[in-house]
Amino acid sequence: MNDYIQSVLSEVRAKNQGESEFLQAVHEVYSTLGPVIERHPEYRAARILEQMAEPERVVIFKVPWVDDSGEVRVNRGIRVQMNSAIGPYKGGLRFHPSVRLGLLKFLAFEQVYKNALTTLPMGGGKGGSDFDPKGKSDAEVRRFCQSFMTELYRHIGQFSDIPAGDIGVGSREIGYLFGQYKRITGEFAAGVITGKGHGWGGSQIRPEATGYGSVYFAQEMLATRDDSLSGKTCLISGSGNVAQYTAEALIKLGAKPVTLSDSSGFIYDKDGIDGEKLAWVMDLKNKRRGRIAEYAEQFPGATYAPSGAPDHNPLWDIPADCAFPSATQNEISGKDAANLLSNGVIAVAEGANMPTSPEGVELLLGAGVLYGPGKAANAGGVAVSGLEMSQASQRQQWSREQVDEELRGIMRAIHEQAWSAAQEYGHPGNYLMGANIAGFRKVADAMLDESAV
Ligand code: NDP
Ligand code: 2IT
Repeated sequence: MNDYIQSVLSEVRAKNQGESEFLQAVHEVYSTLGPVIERHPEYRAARILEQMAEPERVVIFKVPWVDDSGEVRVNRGIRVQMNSAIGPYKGGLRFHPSVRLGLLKFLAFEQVYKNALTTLPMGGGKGGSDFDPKGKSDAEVRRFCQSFMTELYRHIGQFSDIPAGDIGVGSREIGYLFGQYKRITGEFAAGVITGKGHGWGGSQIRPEATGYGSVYFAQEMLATRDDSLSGKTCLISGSGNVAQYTAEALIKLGAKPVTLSDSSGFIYDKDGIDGEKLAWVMDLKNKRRGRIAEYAEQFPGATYAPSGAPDHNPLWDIPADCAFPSATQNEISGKDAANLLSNGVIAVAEGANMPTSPEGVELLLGAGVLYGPGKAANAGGVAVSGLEMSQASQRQQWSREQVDEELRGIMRAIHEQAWSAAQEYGHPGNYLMGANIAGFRKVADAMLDESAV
């Protein structure tokens, strides 16, 4: 690696000690930028790498709320406003007990490059709370969301920062958050938050967009090898928003998804998860809020197993052609990647953010399989969020077909940018390098144009 990049990385390490996911994300991007920095000394002169590793602003606030037994609870709320060079901050909110500043900085950092790749004018941000919606009543979730927005509202806006969902924040939470924003401001600002319901300013296809998008990205990658998803056996992790619509898109294209998981374990259905079984899963997860283990009781052909050790998830041992990690960060260890490869996997499309550990990424790239990194493969969600913002500005709603067609076009464009940048900078077929370089150059050039100092 280039000396300058090494020195930036050691400075970033020293300044952000203990923020392991953030350091991992910065290392992953910056270690691929050597050829760009050599060709463009202007980025180094303006200290673009140093600037991009520093959030423009972080807001941290308390979120007090009252549980059903009348006890006062206090959580922490955070919004990381990472980079606004090409547009207002845009990115989701995560509600999960593991949420810390460093975790959100990693997600906000990834979001900057991802949003640049979508072709739409969106900067990067991310936020959330260590609140755990699991096991909470609807009323508790509502009171928490209202308290969270009571502080957040003053830091967001359709021209400044536009939140959306992520882990633990789905249509229910977006509804409560938007309702509170409206109550406080007295404005129906449809452009201030995305992922809203169709009946109240949301976009068609937004719930589907991340999962569909990662499948469309996999199609694009396979097409470069004259292959397709038809008939392919596919592993999916997670059983939330991204996993559900990944399964739906795969089924439509004639592929055979055989696994789903949650944080307790995974199910393997060797006969394939079909439309009917998926509808049952959607009801289980989105309405009854149950555990994926119940699938194996409902469909006797399927088996359930608890998740393995932290460095080994047996889900990735199941023989398959393609893998769609769609749960969380670092869910594919080096060992898991080795298992995928020894079972002959040919494509991995990351629905989750940074689901593959650095050791895993190295193995996948080394083996020459089609590896679609999250910032490219899962960009469909934020892309349709961008289209929701366009519709809000126009005060119009586009049809399902129109949004789906736009989404396909955007995923093609992301693939094309990653493919071309990898080629241009001497690493053909390496989508990780291509996506990092294409995203970086767009943001870095805007920073220079706007005068980065
Ligand atoms: P959901 O909350 O809808 O679902 C998350 C799923 O992942 C659940 O099945 C959950 O299981 C599982 N999961 C969460 N944390 C862990 C963990 N630590 N270990 C094992 N399993 C876990 O979230 P989404 O589907 O929206 O998000 C999934 C991934 O996709 C995340 O990485 C997110 O950042 C990324 N993403 C989401 C986008 C979106 O539009 N929603 C857009 C782009 C990326 P359990 O219920 O047991 O916690
Ligand atoms: O990680 C992501 O891209 C998201 N959670 C979606 C963000 C958004 O603003 O739609």
